[in-house]
Amino acid sequence: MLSEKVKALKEEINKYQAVSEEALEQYRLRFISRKGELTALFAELKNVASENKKAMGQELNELKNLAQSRFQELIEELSSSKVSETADHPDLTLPTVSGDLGSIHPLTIVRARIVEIFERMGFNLSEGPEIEDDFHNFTALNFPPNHPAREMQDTFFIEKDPDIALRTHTSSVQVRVMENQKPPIRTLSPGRVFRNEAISARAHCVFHQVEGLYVDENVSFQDLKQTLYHFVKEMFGKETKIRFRPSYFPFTEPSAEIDISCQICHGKGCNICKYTGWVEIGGSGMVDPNVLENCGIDSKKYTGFAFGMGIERMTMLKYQIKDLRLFTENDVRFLKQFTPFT
Ligand code: 2NM
Repeated sequence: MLSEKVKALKEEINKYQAVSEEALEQYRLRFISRKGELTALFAELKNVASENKKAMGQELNELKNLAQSRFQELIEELSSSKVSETADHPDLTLPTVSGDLGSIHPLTIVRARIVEIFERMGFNLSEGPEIEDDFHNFTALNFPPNHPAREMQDTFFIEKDPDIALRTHTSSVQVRVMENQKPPIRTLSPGRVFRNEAISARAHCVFHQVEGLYVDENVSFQDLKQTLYHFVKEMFGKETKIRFRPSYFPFTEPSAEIDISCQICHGKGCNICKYTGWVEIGGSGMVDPNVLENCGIDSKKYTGFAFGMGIERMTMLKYQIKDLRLFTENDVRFLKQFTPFT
């Protein structure tokens, strides 16, 4: 009688399938729990004839062990069946596995900071075409017809059309702004420019410039100096000194190179600044009245200042990067090192 019950339960335990958490719990209540069927069977042992008691007890113990090991199996089966379930129906409550994060290109970081500083001073942003005509890139900017920059060695011309070239500076954008807008004009033109140069650690045929232009009544060289003075302090820190060195550009008169105190040696002299304590970041000047007139602006009523600076140059100084080619190689070991600054 008891022996038959044991046999029946043994069969049931072996066939049991835990198709769900509920089924597993049902199994536990029936075969593992103290209030379950096995405990009831052990209670029946006292009614068994004494000569059979030992054998029966052994059978019951085996059944108990089977119930327990089957329980472990069922737990494992249920959890592995969940895995195949997630393959078809992903578990949307699981935490995500985060991928490799990208980083911001150092030139992008520096350009964004430049833009931010000039926007706070009331400059807007302007853009224009990278493929330009002779008028916007040279003629309007007061370049004489035989100027060396107009030569093939310096400028990329479009084949068979000497009127069309890749812009050599973003001043061409500012010519377009002056043609289309009335003063007051305060505009900043960051962008790619192209020069026919051999690629090296210090030169590239494609690089980035940011040019600024301010045209209004009574704009003076003092305004130019004070604007760039503020920019340099914001960009490179309060301790940084600025120096204007007389120079020449076709589109400005007077003209000045912009130097800042060396970021590496702080003016003491090192190989970055060639032991002068100063490094050049760009050029500037008062817009030549001819340029204003070429763009339809009355040079008797209005004056303006303009400047142009190299974004690569400033990025190299900011992060102490020694080779220009690193910017275009896209080696992630290089690119991952940069974080924005303020
Ligand atoms: C420079 C240096 C000096 C400049 C001039 C102009 C324009 F369009 F107003 F004439 N834009 N940028 C300028 C002046 C650029 O780059 C070294």
